[in-house]
Amino acid sequence: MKLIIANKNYSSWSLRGWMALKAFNIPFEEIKLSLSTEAFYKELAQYTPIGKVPVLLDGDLSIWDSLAICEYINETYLDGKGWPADKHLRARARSIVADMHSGFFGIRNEMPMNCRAKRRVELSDQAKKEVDTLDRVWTELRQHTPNGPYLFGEFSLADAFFAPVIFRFKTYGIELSDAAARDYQQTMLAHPAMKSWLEDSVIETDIVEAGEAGKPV
Ligand SMILES: N[C@@H](CCC(=O)N[C@@H](CS)C(=O)NCC(=O)O)C(=O)O
Repeated sequence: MKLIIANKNYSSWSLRGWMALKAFNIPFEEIKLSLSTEAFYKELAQYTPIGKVPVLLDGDLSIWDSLAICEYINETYLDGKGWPADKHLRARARSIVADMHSGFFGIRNEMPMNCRAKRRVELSDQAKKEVDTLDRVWTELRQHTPNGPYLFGEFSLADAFFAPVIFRFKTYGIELSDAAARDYQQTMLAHPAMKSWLEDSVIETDIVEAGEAGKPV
C-alpha cells in the first residue's frame, strides 16, 4: 500500500492515518507532498476529488479521509482488532473518535499542530473547555481500562486519532490535571512511531504560515 501524506510537522490528519498503519505494523510506502503547493493538488487529483491528505492506495482502491482509512484497515488488515474487543468499549472508542473527527475546533484553530515548535498561546474559553474535556475523557478512560497504558488498554485506532493532540499539548505547554492523563500523554510520546514522526518533523524546513501560532518560548 501507499499512504499519501503532507508535511509531518504540520499535517495532523496525515498523522492519524500514518499512526494507524505504523502502530499496527502494516507495511506501506509513504509518499510525502508539501502542503499548498501546485504539485500537492496535481498529484492528489489522480486519487481523490477532495484534494486533501491522507489518501491510502491499495491496489486499484483509493481511500481518503483519516477515519475512512482507519475503518478500511480495520476490516481489511486487522480483522477488527483496530477497535477494542468489548462492545461497550468499542462503542465508546468510536464515539470519541467521531467527536475528534468532527469537532474540537477551538483546539484545532488555536493550537495548530507544529510538532517541532515550543509556543505559548492565549486560549479562548471554547478552546479551554475542549482541553478540559480531553483531560477528563483521557483520565476517565485510563482509570477504567487498566489492561495497558493506552486509552482502551492496548493501542487502538482511538489512540491514532488523538496522536496530533498529544503533540499539540506538548508544543503549547498544556498541563493536564490528572496523573492518569499525564501518563497517557507520556506513553504516547514514547511510542516508537510517534518518536519517528517527530524526528522527521524536526528536519523538515518548509514553513506553513497557517500552522504557525503563538509566541516562541
Ligand atoms: N476530514 C479529513 C480532513 C483532511 C484534511 O483537512 N487534510 C489537510 C491536511 S492536514 C489537507 O490536506 N489540507 C490541504 C488543503 O486543504 O488544501 C480527514 O479526516 O482526513
